[in-house]
Amino acid sequence: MSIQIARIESWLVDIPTIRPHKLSMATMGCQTLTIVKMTDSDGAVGWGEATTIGGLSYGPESPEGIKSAIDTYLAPALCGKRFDGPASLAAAMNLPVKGNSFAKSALETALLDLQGKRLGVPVSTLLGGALAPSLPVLWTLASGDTARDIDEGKRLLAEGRHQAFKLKIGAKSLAEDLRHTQAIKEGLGEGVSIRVDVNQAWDAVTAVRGMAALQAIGIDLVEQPVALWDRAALVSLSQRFVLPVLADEAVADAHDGYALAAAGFTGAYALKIAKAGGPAQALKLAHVAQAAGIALYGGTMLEGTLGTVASLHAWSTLPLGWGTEMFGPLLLKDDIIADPPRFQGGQVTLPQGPGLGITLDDDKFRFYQRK
Ligand code: MUC
Ligand code: MG
Repeated sequence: MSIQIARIESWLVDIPTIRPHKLSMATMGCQTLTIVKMTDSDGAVGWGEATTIGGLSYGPESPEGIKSAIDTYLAPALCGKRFDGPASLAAAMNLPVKGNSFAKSALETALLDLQGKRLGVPVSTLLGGALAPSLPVLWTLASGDTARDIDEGKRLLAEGRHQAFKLKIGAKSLAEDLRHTQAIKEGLGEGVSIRVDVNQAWDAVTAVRGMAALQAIGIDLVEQPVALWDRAALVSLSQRFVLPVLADEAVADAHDGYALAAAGFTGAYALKIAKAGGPAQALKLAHVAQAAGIALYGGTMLEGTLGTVASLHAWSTLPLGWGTEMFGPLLLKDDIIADPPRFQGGQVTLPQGPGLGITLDDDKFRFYQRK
């Protein structure tokens, strides 16, 4: 269905986290959502969202930069033009604006929401159709304190909300990280899947030592152990150990996915709508991975409910060997969405309504907007 974009508006929304969230390169106490509203020439509206992690510490786009790229360059390139879907939208964005995939992801999401609402179908239908009504979702234990992480994990297991956990390591020495990981693995017990994310913190030698020790402890998956640029080390680790490697920062889009697979990588790719430039673009990476026999994982940039649901619509169309980590909304103290999806039994439910299938809470949206 052809949509003529009339107006694009954006806001920064700051929501505190429920506890400090510690990664190897930043500690988060607040998440900033860049929210986009796209209005078409008939007055219909679609919403999109972009987030990053820890200002400029995760990647080259900051929340303020994302808003500026949208307002200054992308919105003028799109307003007044007609689009039949993500393909023509991407072409119109990629000619005048290089990179800036986080900003583009928010806009692609808004177009999909708008188009889905106008056609009366969920975004998952526009993207190929959902395989299941809910998706597996893990939780990240990253308070920075081992005992607190164990308590948190035990509580979530008892509540039945999650059955798998990811730990954030890499900020401390290898010996300290291994003690922390082993204590949590033993504390949560047999049958609970524990994975770790190093967020690029190790050099190649530390990674070999770390992988060997983590394999002995019984960890299930090691995410991005080495620097984004060190493709050779990532490939060699994936071939050397039985413990699988999950590539995150090293694979943003389909081109990265192809290059890493062609270099001999075995393991899994973390898909993120922000890295690829939107839900439809992330699916291109997924399809390259599938063609290369690489497993899939639904990744998060710690999005709020809008970005999380946009991702879920895309991930729902895929067989996900490693499930998802789409828990972002649960890390935030509050929500600007009135009807967020349910998290229960280690699963999150995919909204069924037209478009993204969620509704903004106008009061909360106004309350958390950066003035
Ligand atoms: C990342 O690098 O995977 C995902 C979960 C989480 O806690 O942080 C993110 C970022
Ligand atoms: Mg990661």
